[in-house]
Amino acid sequence: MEGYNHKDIEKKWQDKWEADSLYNTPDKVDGKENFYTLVEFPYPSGNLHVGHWYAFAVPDIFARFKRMQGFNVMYPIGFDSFGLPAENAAIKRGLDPKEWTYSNIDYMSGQLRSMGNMFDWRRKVVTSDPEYYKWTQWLFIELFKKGLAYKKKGLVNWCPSCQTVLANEQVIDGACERCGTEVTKKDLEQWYFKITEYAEKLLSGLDDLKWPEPIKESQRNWIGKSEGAEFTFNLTSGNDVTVFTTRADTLFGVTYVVLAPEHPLVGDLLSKVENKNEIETYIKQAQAKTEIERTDAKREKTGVELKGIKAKHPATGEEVSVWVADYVLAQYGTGAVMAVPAHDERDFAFAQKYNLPVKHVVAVNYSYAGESKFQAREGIETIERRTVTVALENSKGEILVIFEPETITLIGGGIDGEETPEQAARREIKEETGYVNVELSPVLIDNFFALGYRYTKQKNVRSNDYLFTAKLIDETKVESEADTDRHNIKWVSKNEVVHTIPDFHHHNHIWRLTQHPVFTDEGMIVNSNNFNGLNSEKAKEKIAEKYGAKKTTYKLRDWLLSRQRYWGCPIPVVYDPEGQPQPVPEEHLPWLLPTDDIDLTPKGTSPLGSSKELLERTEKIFGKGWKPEVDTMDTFVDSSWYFLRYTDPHNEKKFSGKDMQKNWMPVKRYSGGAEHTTMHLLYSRFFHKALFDLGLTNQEEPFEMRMNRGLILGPDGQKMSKSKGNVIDPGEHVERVGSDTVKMYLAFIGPYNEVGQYPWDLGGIAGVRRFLEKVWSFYSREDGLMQVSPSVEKNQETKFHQMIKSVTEDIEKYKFNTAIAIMMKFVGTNGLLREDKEKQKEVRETFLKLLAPLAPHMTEELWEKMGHTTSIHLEIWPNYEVEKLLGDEVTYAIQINGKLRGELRVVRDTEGQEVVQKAQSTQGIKERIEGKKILKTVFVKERLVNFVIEI
Ligand code: ANZ
Repeated sequence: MEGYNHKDIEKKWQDKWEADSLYNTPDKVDGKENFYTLVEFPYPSGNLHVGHWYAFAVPDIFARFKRMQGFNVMYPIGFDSFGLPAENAAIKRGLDPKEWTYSNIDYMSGQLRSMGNMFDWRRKVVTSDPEYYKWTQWLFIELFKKGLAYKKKGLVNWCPSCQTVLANEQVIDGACERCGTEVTKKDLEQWYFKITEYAEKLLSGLDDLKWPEPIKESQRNWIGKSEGAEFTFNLTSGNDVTVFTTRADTLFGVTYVVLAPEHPLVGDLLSKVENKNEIETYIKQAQAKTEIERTDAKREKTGVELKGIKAKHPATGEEVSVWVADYVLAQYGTGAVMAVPAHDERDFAFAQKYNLPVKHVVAVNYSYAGESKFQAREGIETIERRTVTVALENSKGEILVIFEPETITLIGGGIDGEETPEQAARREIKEETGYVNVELSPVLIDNFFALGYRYTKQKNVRSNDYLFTAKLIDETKVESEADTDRHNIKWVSKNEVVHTIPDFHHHNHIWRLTQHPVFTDEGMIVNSNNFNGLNSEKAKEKIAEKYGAKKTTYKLRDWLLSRQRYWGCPIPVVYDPEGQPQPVPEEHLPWLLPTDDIDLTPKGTSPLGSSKELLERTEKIFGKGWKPEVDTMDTFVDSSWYFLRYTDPHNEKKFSGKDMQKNWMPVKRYSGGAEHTTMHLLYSRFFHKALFDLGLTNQEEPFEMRMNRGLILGPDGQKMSKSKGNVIDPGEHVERVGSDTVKMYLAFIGPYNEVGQYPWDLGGIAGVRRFLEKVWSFYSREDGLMQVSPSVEKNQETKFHQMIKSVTEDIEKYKFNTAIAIMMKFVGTNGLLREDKEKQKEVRETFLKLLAPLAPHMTEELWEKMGHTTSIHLEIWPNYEVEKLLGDEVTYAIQINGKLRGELRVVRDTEGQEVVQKAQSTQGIKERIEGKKILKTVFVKERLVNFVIEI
């Protein structure tokens, strides 16, 4: 047999498969279950790159495998062909976007065919074809009629370089997803899909999906459900501000209210404040910042007070100040917050900066734990005690700690009788240190509870501590406990305090709180009138009920779909002479994209606005004074339903018949890029659910299983890019080593079921090629093996069945790499030659079938050479025999007095006696037991032999 000539073989089979329509997928086949496996369709950028190979050639393995398992498999392909690159090519190089797109589609189709995938090209969908976008428009109108597509004016993300608006999902770290330019805001009237109406369904639907947890988690985070409450604060100006909070339990801790700079009320209030200019300047500065900058926890908070206006606390009636600050976002909740600096870090940072009051309403609870001997003891009386603790600082910035025989503490003690906490604090300072001239802070926290056992009192004590800091004014001193032996005072630097006071001691925690008196955990409510003593959970409910209302908020925003670009699906809307939007009636669909008289130069307005034809068409159909919508749709609309079109690609009456969908939907496995998790993958779930509610789909969720794939890097481990000169041209490699090798190499590079980054490695590709050559050479030899012993033969058989099992399970899980590794190992150690000719035939045929999804061309050729006249891809996937999985040999552990001393491999079912004898004479055991008395021999079948000997 001649050598492995991939060029001739691959060409030959691609032509033959096509001629035989081998991969045409019927809608139904008698006796076969349908199986829909999908991969995100490509954008026709012009040339296939390695990423395309990784995306399409590797899941083809799975599709072929499922087909051999007896399913009627659909593995379709198409083009997501509207979008910016076509338009940019037109602007830069004067090309026609349509021509550019369609010649790319032609070219890429040819390249895709060279992969030899089992695509059914008859089902191809192209989103820029009028036959396709007619239905995108029709679906838009259905959603419009349902109130799910609507127009509103609002601040939108604007990319100054692409000259178009962007959806929130297309802004990555404050920059345009496509070109990286920093995104600004613009106030525009735009079309939206009401995806927020589906927030809850999109969230709960995730629970039953068999998707990998990280993908579900990022969708959950993106939807960002928050359960909380709204409260309304009346302003002295006569207006109201409603705030959203997740911590209704902290209502009594509110010390000021903040509005986002873009909050609509700010504009109204400008005429009523004393510092209009200051506020206007601030708003301008805030708008220039990105959301990331504004919410960065480390950035210094800024804001301005609305001078002359106060807000009335809904529960206490107390007046608090009102601020505008950019750490509050217009887009979230109500765009306004009630600030609780005692229990929220952002509010605390802001309050520190602008000297605003801090009021604690959630008590801090500290219980001594088991490791310390101070843990509260059961069955002993617990006494309550009011106490003070003071962190005293000297002029060098050091803190005073007290060394007692048992422990090390800050200054502190009980509050006596009628004393106020301040008086108690001053008295304790004096008694314990002798210092009399100190400047005492206000109470920092008035409800720090510590529960522990006190040796001095032989009781459990629950102290309610008041926390202070104090500064030494001078060194004047009176006689004090510090002069006794029991008490030693010492000044330590601030950094040292946490290491000096033992960390189990509650003063260690108090120290940290004095430096940063923010307590963000939930706990027992204090300083809150009737609600004192409730836990946070209960208080949230009661306080919301009494002063506000419960409210659930989502981070998800409505999907902004209009684009001021040309090469997209026209929004099928016209405006009547009153300016009201009206859907284009179905008989005028597709509402064609004008192709002749368009000025594409970016001006920040829609190019369709320059089309005379479009305006004339509108006037002709609807009458004088009617105007066309000139925005086009976000291309994510096109891709939100393409998978439904594949099930019924040529239907001229419907976007996709429900009966046809029934054949295929839901998609059994969907692979795509990880970057689409919160865009395409969420949008298409929304679409599908909305269509379900419109009675247009059969079930709510479109994708039963989703797998995200990773990236192939350049040989230098960097992301491939022209500027780095590390771009791999797959065509070159296909030419050199063949499509089968390239495909198998990509499958071998790492687990496809995990998102990873894999560098392209020439050594790796050579290894795969060598493997295929080796397989080829085995099939060109006829000779049987030398005579082998029955146990070797049995062993080969076991390995063979184990391989079938592993390859089957691994391909099912998208672990193509381990499937390939097992096959390589099998060929390397067991070969494909057998003594018995019949057996050899069986082994060879089965092996070829296992390899067929991975190397479809080569296996087809070898299959033919073995004398078969039908395609190997029509064969049934091999089964393994369970009985044969267990090897003929077993390994015994040999122990002496329970310690592992050796191993023994014997034929399974060897008699116990014989095993023991063999174990005894094994090297390493023999020497150890020679001359010793064996007291007992333990034998556990197929596991171990243990000799108990005298020592
Ligand atoms: C008072 C409060 C007290 C809050 C407290 C927190 C802790 P999540 O969990 O992400 O939903 N917030 C509300 N709207 C905001 C906006 N537009 N911009 C910035 N922050 C906003 O966050 C909800 C919390 O974030 C709300 O609860 C509010 O602060 C703040 F001890 O209200 B909270």
